Amino acid sequence: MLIKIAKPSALRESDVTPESAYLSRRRFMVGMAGLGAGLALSGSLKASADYSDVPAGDAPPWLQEKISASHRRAVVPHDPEKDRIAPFGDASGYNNFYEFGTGKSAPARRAGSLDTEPWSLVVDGEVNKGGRIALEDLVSPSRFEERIYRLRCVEAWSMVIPWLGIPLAEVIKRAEPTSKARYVRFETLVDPEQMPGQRSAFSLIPWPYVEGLRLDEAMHPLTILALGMYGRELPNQNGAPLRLVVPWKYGFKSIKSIVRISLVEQQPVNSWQRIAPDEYGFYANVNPQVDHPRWSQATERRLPNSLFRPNTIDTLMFNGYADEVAELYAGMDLRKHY
Ligand SMILES: Nc1nc2c(c(=O)[nH]1)N[C@H]1C(S)=C(S)[C@@H](COP(=O)(O)O)O[C@H]1N2
Ligand SMILES: [Mo]
Repeated sequence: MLIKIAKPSALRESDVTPESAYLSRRRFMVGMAGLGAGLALSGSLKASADYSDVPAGDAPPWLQEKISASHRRAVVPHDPEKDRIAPFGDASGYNNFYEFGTGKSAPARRAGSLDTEPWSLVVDGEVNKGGRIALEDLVSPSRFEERIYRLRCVEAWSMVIPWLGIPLAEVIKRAEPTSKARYVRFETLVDPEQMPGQRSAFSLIPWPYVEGLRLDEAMHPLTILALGMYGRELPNQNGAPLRLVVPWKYGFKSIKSIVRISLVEQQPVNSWQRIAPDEYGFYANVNPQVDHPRWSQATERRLPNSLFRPNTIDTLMFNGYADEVAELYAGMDLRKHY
């Protein structure tokens, strides 16, 4: 299905592609139902990134097959200089995943042994078709897509990561939400034997880690469930076997290692909101004008960086996805709904 998008975004594929590859390649745009302003979706995984130095994963055959059949298309970040894809080592070595400890390198050191195969989830709440479902069956009707997104942590660092996954909207539609469903609530696995951070007496978080989205945010075409990155399956420290990715919100919304997706009537209380409601809200939209009470959100440290090349860049409203998502919040006071 080749559909021309009405208003091509200012973000061009050539911005992140070596010119030779860009010129020699067939280009195509892919339209998506329900897409308002121009979302630039365009072709070729190969041209946008080279994954030859990424360590091969160990995906089960069904997942390997889905990955190989992925749409080679990407949401192209907009700045040719700054929005370079982070090296795999940074994306898989500098993480937040408190189930494995609070240090940035703890997840990479400790998550390796998490058993993700087989994996199943519960889809429940305000749905006609709920129940426990094997991960393979949850995703099998959907085609995997590559999405290159900025990830902006509330701690003011960021990376550009190429995810592989499926639109969350497709999973929600298949569950047939009832007319009462207004929000989606997500839960991470609780397994203290495998997750040392859940055994810690000093842990801040009441487990499970919980996140939530308004139904229209969950149905937005930019919102995906990721099962892979860099052309392979997710490393455990990045939330294997599946995690949420909501690119216009602070990273803490993108909950990892999901075991439950519930359609609900009431706005869920997410983990960070529960811990520190003055500092973290439900919406958590990236917003350079609304500072964290303890630090500015006007700029961010784009990884990889170093002491000598701090790589500080301006933070963009909605993390640079305003054309796509601003209309979701029309009329809302974003200082109040932080
Ligand atoms: N279950 C769970 N999900 C989580 C977290 C966590 O601690 N536990 N950390 C969040 C935060 S703060 C960020 S910035 C992102 C980091 O994703 P990455 O490690 O893949 O870059 O995961 C989010 N998802
Ligand atoms: Mo974060």
